[in-house]
Amino acid sequence: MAHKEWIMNSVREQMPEKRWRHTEGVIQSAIQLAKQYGSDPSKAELAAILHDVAKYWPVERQREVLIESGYAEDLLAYDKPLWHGPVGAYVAQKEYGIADQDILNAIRYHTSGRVGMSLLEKVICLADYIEPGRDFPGVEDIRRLSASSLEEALVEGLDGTIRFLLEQKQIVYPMTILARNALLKEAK
Ligand code: DGI
Ligand code: FE
Ligand code: FE
Ligand code: FE
Repeated sequence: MAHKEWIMNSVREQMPEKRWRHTEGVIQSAIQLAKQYGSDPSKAELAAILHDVAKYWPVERQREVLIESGYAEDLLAYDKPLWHGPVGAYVAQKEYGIADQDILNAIRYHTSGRVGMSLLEKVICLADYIEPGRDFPGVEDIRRLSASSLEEALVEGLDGTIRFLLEQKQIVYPMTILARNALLKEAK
């Protein structure tokens, strides 16, 4: 699919080595979750490779591309760490020729989540939380839940993110709350 090796090398050049190792972990976890839950492992791999492509771009460039994409201008009013998903999806389409809408959405919504996430979107968002290199309080609970339910594991992950943001007196992007509520309903 679409020059995977070339894309990997190009993405790697745009981030520090540490972030590339995170990306390798997400690739590994995404493929494993895709196989476990019946998503396409090849699509999961491609989405994982590209998910953080724009994470280390200068914030001004991220802002420009976010505006150019027309994807999510509402995000300009929210935390900058939320921008690299939609920016990455736009770049994946424009620069890397990814045409598969499910892959593009998995990149786009990997940080915020959204209501009505596809199987692939859930796989990428969860892989981002549980890849082997991740070490934060509660990660073991998410890993354990990931063995039996994508939705329960994602609720656990998003709850942790929301809790962290609240403790830091940070603004929470409403879509993250809506995503969490929708996944909680799905899990029941
Ligand atoms: O890019 P990664 O570090 O691999 O992970 P990510 O794309 O999930 O980045 C999420 C970061 O964004 C995380 O440190 C929390 C921060 N953030 C800030 N505001 C929000 C937010 N994350 C979510 N989901 N919702 C927010 O409102
Ligand atoms: Fe990310
Ligand atoms: Fe994430
Ligand atoms: Fe990531």
